[in-house]
Amino acid sequence: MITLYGFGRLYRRVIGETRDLRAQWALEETGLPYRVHALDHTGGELDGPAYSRISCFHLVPVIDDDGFIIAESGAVLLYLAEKAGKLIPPDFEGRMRVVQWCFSALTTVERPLMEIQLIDKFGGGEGAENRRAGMVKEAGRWLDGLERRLDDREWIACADFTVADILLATVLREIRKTDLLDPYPRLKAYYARAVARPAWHRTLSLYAERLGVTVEDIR
Ligand SMILES: N[C@@H](CCC(=O)N[C@@H](CS)C(=O)NCC(=O)O)C(=O)O
Repeated sequence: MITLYGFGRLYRRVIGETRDLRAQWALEETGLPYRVHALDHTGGELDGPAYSRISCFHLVPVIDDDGFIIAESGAVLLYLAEKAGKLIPPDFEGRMRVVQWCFSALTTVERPLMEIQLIDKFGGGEGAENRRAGMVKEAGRWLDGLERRLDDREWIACADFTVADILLATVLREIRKTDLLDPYPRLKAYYARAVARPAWHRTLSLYAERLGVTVEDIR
């Protein structure tokens, strides 16, 4: 049985923004049986000795599959896809295409989007306005590229929905409260398609229940 280490108690302002969402979304999509170990972040559980043995960076998400432990959301999703034989194609080239787009989401697209989200949420201190403008400019390069990629396709890596779409959609979600997707109709439609999936709705409900908020609070 898989155990997902996710948040159980968390500082209010980051509820709804954490990466255990993407891991749970993949679990819900694959149908693999799992349980959630809900960590108390506010009580320091991530820094305690027990969790230290599971996550060397003291971060969430991590999964433990009967003793085999995997950290890093991208690796967690690829593991789940490989294990389930779902959300990734069976052929080598198709799988590498998914890996490519997982890296794109996490190492290229997420950086400026996450920075914009952090500035919008927490202010960002001195120089934040200039930094945000720079990040918006950089984000525009990656969003332009995604819009082109989606010219004639429904999903980012392959014909079918894959874990790369879970990563990219959760990354795009970081700017859902801005108008930065407005110039990109195909990307907007792609995001809407991804978050319309029943497994995402189940994930949001389960997460909201776990954190003691409503789905509306975190949508
Ligand atoms: N690169 C890691 C980042 C994980 C990460 O930053 N997790 C945050 C929640 S989204 C966390 O556990 N923060 C707790 C802390 O910093 O104390 C991944 O993709 O899994």
